Amino acid sequence: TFSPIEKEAIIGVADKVAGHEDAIGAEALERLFCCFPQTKTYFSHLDLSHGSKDLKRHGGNVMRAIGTAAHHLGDIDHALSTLSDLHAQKLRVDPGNFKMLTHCILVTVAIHFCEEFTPVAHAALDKFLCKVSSVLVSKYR
Ligand code: ZNH
Repeated sequence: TFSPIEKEAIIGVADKVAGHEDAIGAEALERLFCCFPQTKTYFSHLDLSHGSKDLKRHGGNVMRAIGTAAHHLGDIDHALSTLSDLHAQKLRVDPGNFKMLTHCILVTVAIHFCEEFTPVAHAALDKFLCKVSSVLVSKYR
């Protein structure tokens, strides 16, 4: 569960990202593929070159899903249920990759919204992204 202070920090940053999901998501992915090249293997069917439509589309999808979760903090499991099925049954991404992606999302958000990214917001967002990741891998077996 999230405290009122954590909720405010998470929703505050999500509202900053809103409207810029494609750009923020694409940058997070670019950082992921640059820092952790092995993660590219999941996306061999996409164009991962700088500024590509695929990067913006997939990055936007990821950030919009995170935005949905931010507005359903009391029930993230339910809000991401379909996506959780997809990751467990079809995508089968190694769970270790979630830490790398969420790290890159944190870095990207920190750079773009540095005023909102206080130590308290940092901790709250880290906790929130861990929760999102755990929901997405919760149906693996
Ligand atoms: Zn994921 C997909 C989200 C992580 C890989 N994803 C996806 C989508 C979304 C997401 C929204 C879309 C779906 C549909 O279409 O329906 N993810 C997400 C999130 C997260 C994730 C939120 C965390 C935070 N993923 C992940 C990781 C990986 C992945 C870590 C690896 C590395 N995904 C993926 C893939 C896909 C997806 C491969 C498919 C893509 C295409 O387009 O094809």
